[in-house]
Amino acid sequence: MNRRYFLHYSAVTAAYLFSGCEERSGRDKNRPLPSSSSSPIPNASIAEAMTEKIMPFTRKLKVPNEIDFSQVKKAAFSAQKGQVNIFPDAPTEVLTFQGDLPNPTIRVKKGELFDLGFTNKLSEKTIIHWHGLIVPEKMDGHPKDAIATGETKHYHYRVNQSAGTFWYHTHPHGRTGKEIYHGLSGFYIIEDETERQLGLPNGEFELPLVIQDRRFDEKRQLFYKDPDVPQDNNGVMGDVILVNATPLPYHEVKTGKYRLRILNGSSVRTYRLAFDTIETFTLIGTDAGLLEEPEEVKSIIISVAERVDIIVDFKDQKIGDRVTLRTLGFKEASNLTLHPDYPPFSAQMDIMQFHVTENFGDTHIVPEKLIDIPRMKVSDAVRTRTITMEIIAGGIWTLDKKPFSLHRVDQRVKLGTTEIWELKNSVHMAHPFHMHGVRFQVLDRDGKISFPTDKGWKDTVIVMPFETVRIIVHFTMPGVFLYHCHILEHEDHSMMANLLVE
Ligand SMILES: [Cu+2]
Repeated sequence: MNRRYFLHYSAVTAAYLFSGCEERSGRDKNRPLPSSSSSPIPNASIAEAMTEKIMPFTRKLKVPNEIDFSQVKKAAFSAQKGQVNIFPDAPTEVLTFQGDLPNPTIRVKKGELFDLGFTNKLSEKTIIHWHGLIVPEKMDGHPKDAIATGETKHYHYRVNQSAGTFWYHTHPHGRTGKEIYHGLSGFYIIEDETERQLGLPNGEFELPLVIQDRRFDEKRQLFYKDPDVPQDNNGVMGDVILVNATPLPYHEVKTGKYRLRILNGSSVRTYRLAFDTIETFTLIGTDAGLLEEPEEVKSIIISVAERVDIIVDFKDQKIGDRVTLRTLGFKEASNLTLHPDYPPFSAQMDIMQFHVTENFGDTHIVPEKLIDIPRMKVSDAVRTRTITMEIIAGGIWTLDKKPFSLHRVDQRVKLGTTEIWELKNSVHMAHPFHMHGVRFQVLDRDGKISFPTDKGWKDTVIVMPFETVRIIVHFTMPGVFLYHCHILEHEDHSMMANLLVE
């Protein structure tokens, strides 16, 4: 759409961001200019201030604190307002679970009990969902179970699934996007004995990284939807990339292997991740667990809510070298123009940098074989269901042309059976499809792009424009669970449905 987005993003972080005033696109020209007093929309003069304030790769990556359930038997979270220093010159108002960002990483071993009291200190109902966990209906965090201001919900369940990188976030009806945008998400890591025996990099060599694009106003406050731009209902794109709540951070590394557990915690943006001076890295895991064997890749595509577990090796780097993690852009995700003032899907952007500071005699070896993944077979399936992804009159995003209804059951499935779900995207925008209460495998997709992540256990799968993806699911948990698009503005408006497993 706009030449300026192809510039080296970090060096000019805000200089072009806010230059929209003189270079307004066709659509943009029809939109009234924001008035400076009443609108939170950034303007050109803020651009320069922002450029100085962000200073790429000068701020340290924050590694989240951990709540390890083998040490702590019970934890407490409160959804609450807080302030964090995302920029050095002014605090940003956010939402947190324990008063700061990033929120803590939860670490649980397979077989352990998870026990957490969650208090809602916000002014509206909310609920926490444990994304990717297969837990009883009442523990899952469906918006119908949201708790009112001042109430406490007790989560108590045994973790019974294999090692993987999961996450948690609030899931209130119609406001999930806004709450995640303001901070209410974190990592949830499950470990098991099989994984431990593989001897993968751990401790300081294991980093959870949540990538989120965000917008800020002149007061350094998060600015969610633009009331003048209806395209924001198609997905909110930002121009400032945060990793673990810090814009374009750096992290000091030694000349060894690092395990990066990467979560796309954005609203809509899909990233194609790559390193600038390290040509290949190793994919070892996807959403819900490790792969059968490691796969060497040059880049990896990660849509909203997906996770990739990768090993990157800094062994050929020298002290003083800098390695930048970037997105190469992924224009295939959509032909739609979202907010015209923010970098589109095709934008190449820096994400964070690794500063090599120490030589290290690395002894980690990535095993050639990781885990066994029993493949579900088409012949195991008792039926095939088709789910369509559509936009209906009024610009409403839906599944099967039905706007979400909190208590309506849209699909009934027999407990203990296996089904094929055929996900048909009938629009020119990719949708990450997520199911609660299960993990699944991808059978096939009819599109042109192949995704190495399709080989692993999934709970979220990208369905490209006009593509059909077939997944195979075995239903082991009874109850009502959601399935939905994980573009946050789509699930809020109204691309979500209920599944009853009975
Ligand atoms: Cu969608």
